[in-house]
Amino acid sequence: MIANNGRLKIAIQKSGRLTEDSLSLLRACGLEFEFQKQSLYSPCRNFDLDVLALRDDDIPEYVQDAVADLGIVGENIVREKGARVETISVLGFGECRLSISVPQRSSIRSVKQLNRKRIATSYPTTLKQYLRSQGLKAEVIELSGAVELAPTLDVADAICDIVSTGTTARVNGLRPLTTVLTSEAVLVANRATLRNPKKKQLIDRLLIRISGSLQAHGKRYMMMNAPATAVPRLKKIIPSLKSPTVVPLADEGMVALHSVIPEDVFWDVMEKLKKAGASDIVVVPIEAIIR
Ligand code: PRT
Ligand code: ZN
Repeated sequence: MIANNGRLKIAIQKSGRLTEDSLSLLRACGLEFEFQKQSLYSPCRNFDLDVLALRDDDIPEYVQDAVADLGIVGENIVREKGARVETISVLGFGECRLSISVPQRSSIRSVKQLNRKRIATSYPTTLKQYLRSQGLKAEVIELSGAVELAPTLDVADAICDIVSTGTTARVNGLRPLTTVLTSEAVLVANRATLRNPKKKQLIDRLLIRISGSLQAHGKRYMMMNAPATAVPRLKKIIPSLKSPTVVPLADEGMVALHSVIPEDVFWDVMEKLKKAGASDIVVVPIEAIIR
């Protein structure tokens, strides 16, 4: 039993696809803790928070039942478990979709043709909801793993499974038919915790840090020197979020320009800036952007 000591408890996936990104996010928020897969529980040294390592499937229910106050988990799992929790942030990683696929040679070409067919899945609840919404009756065959093999084994006519790159489906000779759900990792909270003033205050502090770190994601800070006369030209090149900061330098007629830029356009932009008169261009990573 974990003591209810007023500290926040956040559940993350113990070992799997969301683990690394969940840890990176918490560390980007400045939280210091040792994370060991073997131990259920890692106390944070510099924030009133403890990190719990759990199976992803257990996280929604544990948050609902206040075993943890917060959880980082895929929307697909929250939805499947029907957990009564509050989603307080989407986190921009763990993107995937729950899709129905059929064998390449299948005569099934449309969703309507799934009527009276057998569909294998580890997401029976979500699939049944989808079928109902489409007015379809199909036999849902629940499997806990290796769902993609079901048509080959003639256990099912179609499958409903998580897809991200599509490689697994292709390798298994499957063709996508339709998407049931798109998903990414989310931060969920226990509803009673959100009404607890002390814990809510901690959550709000954490949310500011999370949003600051998400805002900084994929962005760089760029500084350069240029003749003041070049500024109008340079401004046109920089796809900055706001107008760049322009600071006069000791050298008469020279200025420093600072701006945030998306990292994927950096090399392109840098070449253009140089041609337009910029020099001493420095690009640095951004830890967080707090608005
Ligand atoms: O042990 P535990 O129960 O905690 O982990 P798990 O094995 O159940 O989950 P895990 O680590 O595989 O996935 C955790 C979460 O990551 C999922 O709930 C999704 O929210 C998200 N996610 C993102 C994915 C994928 N991408 C993904 N590609 N989850 C699973 N897959 C599997 C999919 O089931 C299929 O077998 O990867 C295969 C397809 O991948 P592609 O790239 O070939 O299409
Ligand atoms: Zn799981």
